[in-house]
Amino acid sequence: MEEQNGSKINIQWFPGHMTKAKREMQEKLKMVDFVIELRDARIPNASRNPMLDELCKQKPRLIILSKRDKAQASYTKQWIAHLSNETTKVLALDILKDSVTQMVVDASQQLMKAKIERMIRRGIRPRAMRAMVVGVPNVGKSTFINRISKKKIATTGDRPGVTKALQWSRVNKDLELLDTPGVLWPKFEDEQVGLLLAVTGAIRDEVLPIDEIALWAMRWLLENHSEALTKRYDIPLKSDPHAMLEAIAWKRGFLKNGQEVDWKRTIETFLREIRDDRLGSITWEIPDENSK
Ligand SMILES: Nc1nc2c(ncn2[C@@H]2O[C@H](COP(=O)(O)OP(=O)(O)OP(=O)(O)O)[C@@H](O)[C@H]2O)c(=O)[nH]1
Ligand SMILES: [Mg+2]
Repeated sequence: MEEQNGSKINIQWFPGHMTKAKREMQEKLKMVDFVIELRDARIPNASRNPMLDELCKQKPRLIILSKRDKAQASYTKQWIAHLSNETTKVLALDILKDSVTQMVVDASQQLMKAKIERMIRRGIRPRAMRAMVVGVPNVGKSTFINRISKKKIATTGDRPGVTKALQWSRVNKDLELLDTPGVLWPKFEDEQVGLLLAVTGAIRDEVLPIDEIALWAMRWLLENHSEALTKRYDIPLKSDPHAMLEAIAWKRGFLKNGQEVDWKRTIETFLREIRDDRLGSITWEIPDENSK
């Protein structure tokens, strides 16, 4: 395995279906009252899409920090306080287990309270609220829509790029949601944003330099969560990330001909275990003033 010292890791993924999705989202935006933006609770800053921010900036927003079960609760709490304001409400959810419908219908009603009251004052019978569900690939948009609608309308899968077209679904008489394909943006200004999206599974491995991603992730874990590495892999810690991956390969027997490290298998397994939180719940970003 080649190690690239200090050079930039080049990550970019903006396929044609995302360009098309962006255009369609722009068209549909005038039909919706607010936007539900899903961000990954492990990376609430890196999973914020600046292109969608720009597109949706006129609309009230409900931010859902998804996969809260994979993040550290104390940091999630800090993120909720950090991101909330008058026009933005924030909820953290384990979409697979929490009472999603109740929590989201309540939050949506609070967010739309003034508008609903205005309609009632003018004698207009309030119609169902409509929201567009947006977010980076694999963050849980379709799973969220299925859970909240209590129907399996949208196709889901643990890989980025599952949803390819926009689709409406009705939650109840008060709420209708529009599922959208996960979109990224044409250029990551900050290298770390691309790396974090890659580590957590928002970018297809086929377009990634996965050995560099794995080395970067190992280096970060050595600095920030060495206890999780010891616990999971039961090997002596080494400061060199390459040597750590090698030690894991020997420990697990990921070898070719019994004597040479099988790098592909080692790296794929390591990344899969991070994504499946086999090293425990880990938040990869903490809030600061640059991350709104
Ligand atoms: N642990 C955990 N897994 C979740 C949560 N929400 C979604 N998932 C999983 O995340 C994976 C991706 O879910 P999808 O709903 O297909 O994601 P998406 O945002 O629609 O993805 P694209 O359509 O590719 O943009 C699935 O394997 C879900 O089961 C959550 O809160 N916790
Ligand atoms: Mg989807």
